Order: sequence, then C-alpha cells, then structure tokens
Amino acid sequence: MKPEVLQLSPILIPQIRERLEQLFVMRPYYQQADKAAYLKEHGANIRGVVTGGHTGITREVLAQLPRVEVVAVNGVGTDAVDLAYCRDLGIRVTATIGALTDDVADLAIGLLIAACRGLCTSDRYVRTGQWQHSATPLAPLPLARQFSGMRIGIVGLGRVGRAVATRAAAFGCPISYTDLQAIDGVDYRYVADLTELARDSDALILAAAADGGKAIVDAHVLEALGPEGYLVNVARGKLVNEDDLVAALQAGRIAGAALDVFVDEPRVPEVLFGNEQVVLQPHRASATVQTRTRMGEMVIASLVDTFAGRKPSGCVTR
Ligand code: 8YV
Repeated sequence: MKPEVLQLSPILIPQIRERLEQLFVMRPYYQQADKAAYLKEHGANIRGVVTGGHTGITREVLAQLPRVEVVAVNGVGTDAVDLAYCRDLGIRVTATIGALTDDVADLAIGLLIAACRGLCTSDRYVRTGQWQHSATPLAPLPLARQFSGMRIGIVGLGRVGRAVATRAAAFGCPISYTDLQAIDGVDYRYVADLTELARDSDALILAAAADGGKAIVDAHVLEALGPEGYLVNVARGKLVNEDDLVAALQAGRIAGAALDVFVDEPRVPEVLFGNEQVVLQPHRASATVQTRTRMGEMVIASLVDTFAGRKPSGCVTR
C-alpha cells in the first residue's frame, strides 16, 4: 500500500508531480472546496504532508492527522509550522535547505537594482508608448540611483544572506550585517542593533528567518534608513510592519522598496500599486525550473526516507 500524503500547496514541476503520484497516494487538500470534509474523509490515513514555506500547516490540521510522520516543507522557511508541537508529537519537519540559496540571493540583488534604477517604471514608460510619443524623450523620467557601491546592510547572515553579500561585494558594495550574534570567520562588519545598521546603510536587505514571528522592521528602523534608503524583502512579509512601510513610502521617508513577500499573501496593500518607488513580486524568489526541481527532489527524498525509517537530510526537528 502506498503511503498517503496530504498536499497543501501546488507543485509546479510536472516530473516532480508524476514522481509523487507514482510513489504515494497524493491527497490535494489545497484544491478542495470543503477542506473540513476532505480531512474528515482522509485525515486518519495521512502519513506525510507536503506544503510550501509560506503555507506551512496549522496545529488544527495537524491534530486531525493522527498517523502523520513527516511534514516536508517545499521551501527553506519553517516559520509556518509549529516546530515545538511537531517535536512533542515526534513528527519530523524537513526543509529544502540549500536548494534555493542562489535564486533568492539573485532575486534580492535583481530587485534592488530594479528599485534603485527604476527598471519597472522605465519598462512601463517604453511599453505604454510614452517614450515614443513624448515631445522630449527621456525628460519625464527622473535620473536613477546608482547601485554599484551602495552600502548594503544584510539582516540575517545565513545561507541566503551570505550569498547576497558575495554578490553585492562583487558590485563594490561595502557590506554590514546584523544577526543574533557576530558570526565567526566572517569579514563583513557586524552591527548588533538593527536601527544602527539601517542608519549606516543605503539599502537594507532582509534575509532572516521569521521563526520569532516579530515585525523587526518598523517605523523607527525605516526612519533610520532614511529618505535615500531602500528596503528589500526576500524573507517573510511578517518581518516588516507593513502599515509602517506603506506610511514611510507614501511620505517619502524612505526612497523605495522591493518586495517579494507580504504579510497576508496574496493580498498586497493596494496603495502600493500606483507607487513608482516600489517594485513588487508575487513571492517568486525560488521560482525557477532548476531550483523548484531540486526542491521537489528533496521533498520526495524526505518522504521516502521517513517512510523507510531513515532520518531525512533536511530534517529540522530531530
Ligand atoms: C517558496 C519560501 O516560494 O523557501 C521558502 O520558505 O517561502 C519559498 O521559497 C515556497 O516555499 C514554495 O512553496
């Protein structure tokens, strides 16, 4: 009998979907209109869960899966899974550690360049025919902010933070970072206090885990970043007080923001739609064929290993 696996978010790579279907009985919870009825029908037989980093799984759903052995997160963030609860119940939680580092770092740099060079605004300027039909071509577009040499402050110097640092350093950017403590063997400047880091940076890039669930970037930090400063978030929306960010952008208290993640995805504060100082992405930092294939393979390995009685390599619980 194939193990039954509850699927809480879609898998976009066809070969990974096929492999999952071959190995397991997949139960696509995320597609169900009546989720409660679906859980009632299948919950008792579920041995594994596949979910996304942002989606995670609630305790309420987990509580209805008495035979569950593993929650395989198709992502690196496990903040939407109650790890303490899973540990208590002996449920393994796995993440696709290392698989998406390069893509997330690439997007962080791409987003920052897009924001400070006004790439999306310029694209719209061309696309809408304004360039072609303007009496004074280029005149209406303000000059942009140079990226090379910007002072970069990285919040969270884990795998992604370090990959961002390597890339930014190649553009001649001085790097500072904050983390729970200074990291041994790292040459970048450590700044313990986030507000101080913001004050010393032209751009703050968020690459931290959000397990604490706290909005660490608030009005105070944004004020310190200042009217020439940019905020980039490729981590989690909940790391930022979104109301404070919107207010700071509207009042010009920061120069711009580039956001891949939001507090209540897919809801994005609508006032940002018309704001040319902001570059918006629908949580796509890991969304390349190559990375999603690697992530999918790791998810499959987590399930296979667990059901075979082996500890999966990306296990974050035990
Ligand atoms: C993914 C993520 O988009 O890694 C994470 O924690 O949030 C993202 O990389 C998501 O997990 C895909 O399902």
